[in-house]
Amino acid sequence: MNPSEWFTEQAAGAGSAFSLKIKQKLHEEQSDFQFLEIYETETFGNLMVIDGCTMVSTRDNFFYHEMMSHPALFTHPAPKRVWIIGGGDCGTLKEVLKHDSVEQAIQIDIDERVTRLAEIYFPELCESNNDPRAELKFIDGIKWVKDAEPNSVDIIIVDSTDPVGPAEGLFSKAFYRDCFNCLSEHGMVVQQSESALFHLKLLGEMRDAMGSAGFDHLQTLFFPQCLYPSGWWSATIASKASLAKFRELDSANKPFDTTYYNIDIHRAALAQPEFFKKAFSLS
Ligand code: AG3
Repeated sequence: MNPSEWFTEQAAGAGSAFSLKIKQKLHEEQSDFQFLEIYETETFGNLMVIDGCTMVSTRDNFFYHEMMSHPALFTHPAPKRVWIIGGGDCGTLKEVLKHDSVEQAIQIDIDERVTRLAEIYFPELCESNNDPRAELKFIDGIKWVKDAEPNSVDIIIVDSTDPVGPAEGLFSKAFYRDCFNCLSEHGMVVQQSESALFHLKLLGEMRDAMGSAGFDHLQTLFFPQCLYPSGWWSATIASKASLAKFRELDSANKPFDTTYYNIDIHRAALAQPEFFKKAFSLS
């Protein structure tokens, strides 16, 4: 096997790696914020890598983008205003805009180059970018949330890279506090929360930070994502209001197509593994 034909991401500390066989490297650049690479793979379509970490592949991004969006949007009673912090590839934005209740979806990614590359190499993720409800901003999401007025948004989705480099501040209590302050009554934050198998400590710190920022209701959802370390990923919702129920009827009758999400997947994603319950004293 010629290693140069493979892209490999090693999971630091986990003694594990994930590789994809590549046909060719399509692009690389150092943006003002991070090192961006695009590969054409043998079997996963195109692959975007940021600072050595896999972000999106054509073939399997639907798991992540659907699970970052639909569970929260079908839990909030009436989500009208949604912000996506990060998410520059526009895949989360596309899923959010599938909801008719959404009147405004603002994507705030610090790095415009991610979106410009997604437009070229992942055009299917960018197909809703011209929706009149969509707005794309290329500024610092941490500052955007800090400066926002109270009651200016219903759901904040944090579609970030790992908590190193530009995304580090997105995992802090100060950031969650700023989110809490600008969210409406039933407001919620949804954040990608890494792998419960590989990054349990980080997940615990994140949940603690969310709780101490004022969010009384937390829910971690689990889903497969073979591109990311361990192949088993999570998103965590921190909410002002109870998360005990979601809008099951609306989920069951969703008027749009999805590839992974449906009402049964939603229910299943809420199930908490034994080790997870023990780690965080959940009932
Ligand atoms: N967000 C990145 C998830 C973290 C992946 N981590 C890793 N490969 N080590 C993905 C952006 C998709 N919109």
